[in-house]
Amino acid sequence: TSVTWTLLLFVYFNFSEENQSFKNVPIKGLEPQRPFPKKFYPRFTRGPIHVPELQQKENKIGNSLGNHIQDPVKGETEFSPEMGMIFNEEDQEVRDLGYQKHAFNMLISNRLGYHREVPDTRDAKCREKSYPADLPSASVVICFYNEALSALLRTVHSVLDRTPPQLLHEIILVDDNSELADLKKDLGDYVKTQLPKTTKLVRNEKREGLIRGRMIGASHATGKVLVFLDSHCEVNEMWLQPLLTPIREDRRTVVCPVIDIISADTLTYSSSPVVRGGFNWGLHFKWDLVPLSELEGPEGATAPIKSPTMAGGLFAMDREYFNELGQYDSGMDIWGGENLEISFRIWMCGGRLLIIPCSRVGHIFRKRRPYGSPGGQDTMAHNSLRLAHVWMDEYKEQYFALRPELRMRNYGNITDRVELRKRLNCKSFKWYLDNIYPEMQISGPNAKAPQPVFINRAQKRPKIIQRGRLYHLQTNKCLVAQGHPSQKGGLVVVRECDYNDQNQVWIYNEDHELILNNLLCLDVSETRSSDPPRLMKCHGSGGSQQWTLGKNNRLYQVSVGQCLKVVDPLSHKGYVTVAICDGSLPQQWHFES
Ligand code: UD2
Ligand code: MN
Repeated sequence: TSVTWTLLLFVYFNFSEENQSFKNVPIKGLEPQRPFPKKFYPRFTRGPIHVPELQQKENKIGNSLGNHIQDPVKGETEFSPEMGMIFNEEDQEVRDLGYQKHAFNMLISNRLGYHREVPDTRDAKCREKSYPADLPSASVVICFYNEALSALLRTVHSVLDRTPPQLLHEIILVDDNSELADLKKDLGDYVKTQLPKTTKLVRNEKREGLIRGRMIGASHATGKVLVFLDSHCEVNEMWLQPLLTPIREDRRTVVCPVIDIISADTLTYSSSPVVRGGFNWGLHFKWDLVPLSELEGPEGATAPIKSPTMAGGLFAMDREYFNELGQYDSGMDIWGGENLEISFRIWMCGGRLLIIPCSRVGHIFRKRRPYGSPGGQDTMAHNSLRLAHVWMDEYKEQYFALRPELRMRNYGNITDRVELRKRLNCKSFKWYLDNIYPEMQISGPNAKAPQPVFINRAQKRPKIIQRGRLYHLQTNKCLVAQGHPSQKGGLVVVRECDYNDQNQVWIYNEDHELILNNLLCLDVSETRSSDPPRLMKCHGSGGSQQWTLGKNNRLYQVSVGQCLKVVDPLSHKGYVTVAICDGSLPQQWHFES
């Protein structure tokens, strides 16, 4: 009966320019240059998040992108909003290229370097836990395609820096035939000269996709346990021991850490509430709140939680069990679906899948996937079809009801996988639904998938900090819409101030958004930082709509790292744009309440 809510990614920031300090362990070689005074680097305050409290908070809702979660806890991390400040054309190129190729802020990623501290987001009680001394050792497998070198190496170093050496058997990097030449060369050199011998680099001769890529990585592994990570993660304190412990107790247990959020726009690391994996009949993964019954018990918020599915990227599993259970479906291509396939298989064939609240790993959640498949196919549909035909019995009709066009689509040969299911003596999909995911709504064949509910602005309502006019000091004019303020995509210009005109009134809120006439947000282009800002629907996820009022009266745009300025103060056209912050008059603004 209860609707399962999916949750909306929304990162709250806490700005502070003072007292920034940053611990960095410099290493020789390819450490990125940092043209920056130390104070621009983030400092994290440590503070536990209280899980039961979070669970009871008003449900926050899902978005299209992996339905990741919102952390409603403020003050977890502090960072400098000006971390992504652009000083010259080169910075601008790095930033724009980063967004194009990786869909995150590579300028900030490079400036962070390969080592950084992250906030300890575990529940305080996790710190009191102790783990057996004789844990099995792990092979960490990281498969990547065209990853930003700094993000990949930060992933690797976070593992090296925060894993006890005796538990880290090796790290296996699988280059899925990346096309970025500098990545290939620099990474090869770096692995050879800067990393321990136990870090190995395997290169695929052709693009295989992450599914076969991980299988290749696993085939090179010799540790007792396999740990898979995406190539843009940062592991947290004591991340591995809590994952290995349940596997040591029962080798048919597969475990996932809680996936913390690293913002794609600011690289800020913040805590995720403990949620578990579900899915909808469109075969999209989603997050569900954990039923309170699962959270009760002597261990409370630190106890492992049964999860019907996994997100896919981050999990640990006994290596021999991975092989016994059929690895992955090698007929699946590039991206998508493998996470539900392995989840169903684990549960239906005698294993179990747990989320471990005391293990935390951050992951950069991006707004879009920056790569396609080589032939441009929709691999998610292909992969989902395969898993539906192998694992879902009569319930595949639920999927076809939503995707009738796929009913006749060719999905290749699945004989091996059907045989695997027989050989492993796996239970029915009905058993899975009844016992593992009873919350799933089963309705007539024509039923619609439970739609993710979007929080709209009226529901969310970030607190207003200021309301008034944006006054340009040099021209004595005010920032207004060039056309009508309700027109999406419209430009802004400076015009004569009219203090009776609602269309000149801006709201500045705690999310650092600038909203004109309570309608649209001032927004900048993600991939072209030289484009003028426009009025867009408020998306509530910071980045391109995040502005700060800083020193020298500047109006700073957090994701493009530049300041708002009037292009030609003498022209009556009043055009504005963003440009390198230089403190000059055309860049000076007053927010007048
Ligand atoms: C999520 C998972 C991801 C995977 C995917 C479904 C998390 C945090 N992430 O999407 O691991 O399960 O859902 O398939 O749970 N890659 C390759 N070759 C390719 C494409 C990707 O090696 O052809 C690598 C890529 O560099 C990355 C990993 O595979 O390291 C996952 O790809 P992603 O980050 O684009 O997927 P994500 O996080 O959107
Ligand atoms: Mn990823």
